[in-house]
Amino acid sequence: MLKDEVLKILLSSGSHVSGQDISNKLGVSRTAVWKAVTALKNDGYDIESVNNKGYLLTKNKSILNEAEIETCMHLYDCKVFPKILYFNSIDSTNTYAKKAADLIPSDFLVVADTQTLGRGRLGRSWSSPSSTGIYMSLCIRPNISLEKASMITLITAMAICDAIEELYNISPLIKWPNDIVINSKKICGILTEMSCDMDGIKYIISGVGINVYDTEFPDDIKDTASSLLLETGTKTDRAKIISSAIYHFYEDLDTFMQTEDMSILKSKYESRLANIGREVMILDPKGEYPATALGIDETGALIVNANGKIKRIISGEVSV
Ligand code: BT5
Repeated sequence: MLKDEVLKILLSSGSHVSGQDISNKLGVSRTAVWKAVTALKNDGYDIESVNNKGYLLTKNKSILNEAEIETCMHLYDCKVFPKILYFNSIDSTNTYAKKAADLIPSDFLVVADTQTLGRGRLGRSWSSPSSTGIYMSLCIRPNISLEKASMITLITAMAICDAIEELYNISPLIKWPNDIVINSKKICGILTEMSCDMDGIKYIISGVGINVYDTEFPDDIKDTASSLLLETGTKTDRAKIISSAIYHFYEDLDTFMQTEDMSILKSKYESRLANIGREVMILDPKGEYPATALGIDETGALIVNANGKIKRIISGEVSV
């Protein structure tokens, strides 16, 4: 759409851009540029027009769309540039990504401003109000065996922490395996799903929900959830957080692929692990028992000390 192309030019320029420059660049008339600018203003963008200088866009932090994400992604030297599929509203970005994975052969990223049926693990739901959060699902196709897929959750968690640290100057922690917390409050959850056939993994979908600008939460989570805005007092572009997270994800995925396990990333992961040295509850079918988390091993399993016995815990067997 012409509107998106004009937006990309305005977003990537820090100063005024003349209507003539835009029309030359895009090979369209100045009237068409003017119409696109008017449409962007109607979308909520603040665009100043100055005679002899041109258009200047004042960044509106609350707007998220494909052009915003793509422009921001170009600022990062990403190893892989996934195709972006943006929706104002969707049932669940993970559900959509699963359907799209059979049609799109490359990596892709589904992003939505709101989800009507946001999903957590084990049939739980993910609160996904509009204009306040990031709801995204990255579809990748790494050539790894089935049992290694769960490590993608750990890599995703590290990438989200890296992005938050880079943009907010605060160090979030990971509650193994899939929660990210700041001041013990959950600000992000990860839902990793995959599909495989006789030849191995067809694709892995890493779904991420981040509370960015939320100032209130539904009753059932108001004591446990928080947002980046509430914890830091800072409002950062969602497109920037998304782009930074994708950049860091592919950096760490590259490292992971060297050994196809967590051996190189183990110490980095453990430096972000909230559970380390703390008590976790092991959900053994024969009966729950407490243990102290010691760290992870190269497979990404949580290593715990349960009454003097060292045990390996795999995902789904622990409550923290
Ligand atoms: C998760 O599950 O934490 C994974 C959440 C993944 C959400 C993303 S959004 C994009 C993509 N598309 C989807 O449909 N899903 C993914 P789990 O560990 O099961 O935690 C779920 C629990 O977290 C709920 O039962 C609530 O207690 C709590 N919760 C729900 N919404 C929350 C929110 N926005 N912030 C903090 N906690 C929340």
